[in-house]
Amino acid sequence: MSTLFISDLHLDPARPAITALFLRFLTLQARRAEAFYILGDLFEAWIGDDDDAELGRTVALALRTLVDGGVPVSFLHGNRDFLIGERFAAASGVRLLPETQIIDLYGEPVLVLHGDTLCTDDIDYQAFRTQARDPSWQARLLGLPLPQRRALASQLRETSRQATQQKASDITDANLETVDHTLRTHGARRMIHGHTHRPAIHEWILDGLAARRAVLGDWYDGGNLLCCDASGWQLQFFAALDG
Ligand code: LP5
Ligand code: MN
Repeated sequence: MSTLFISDLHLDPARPAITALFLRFLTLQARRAEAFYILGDLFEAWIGDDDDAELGRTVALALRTLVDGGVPVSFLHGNRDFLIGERFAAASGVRLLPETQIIDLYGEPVLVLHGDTLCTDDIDYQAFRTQARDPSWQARLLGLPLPQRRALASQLRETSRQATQQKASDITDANLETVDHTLRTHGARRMIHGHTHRPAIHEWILDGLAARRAVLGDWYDGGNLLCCDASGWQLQFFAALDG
């Protein structure tokens, strides 16, 4: 039995092959997992649980089938889907986690998070994040009509695209001092996150103890996941379906 972790799928009606790959992954590999964690950015942009778009409904139903089949699914927010709320959780059966969570993984405490909070050199993003996670800002946005929210989301995406093009690649990566500090704060030596789209398993010594950080990749050209069991951690990559 194993525990699976994914993030950064950025599911989007414009990329149906990736949605198909995810749905197939849910019915095949995820079905046999002991537990399944989605560490944010499942969707390209989430504008509220009241959005009636087909993609959200399809994904909620597929997750619900997995949960009803006995696989506990946990989700934590990314910077694209921080507006996922209780209504989506109820429809899909997923458990909503706080932005950082220690889980017990085969006897070891492991910190799971999206990863954006580790990118502390990206000052402009951290300022945007503070605003985006403010409950009153969110409530004001959620009060807008759906077409206006859709337009705002694409405006934000365009602004972000332009802003990130100007940033050096070390600015948008995790700051290693922040990684150490975050692990110390939580009393852990293991961490799993996504967001930076730089899949790898890093190992180093932190305060004399072996530390490990798994970084999940995005689902653009294909899928990937971290598979953990009692014998260790492994990143797996798979190609998108043809057609
Ligand atoms: O997302 P990505 O990969 O492009 O880059 C991220 C950071 N960008 C973001 C912004 C999101 O992409 C925006 C999309 C949100 C979708 C949901 C919207 C729901 C609300 C609206 C409808 C209800 O997270 C990017 C990082 C990068 O990761 C790497 O870590 O660098 O950060 C930025 O680009 C932030 C900029 O530096 C600053 C942006 C300022 C925007 C200010 C907008 C103020 C509000 C105006 C509204 C039009
Ligand atoms: Mn992200």
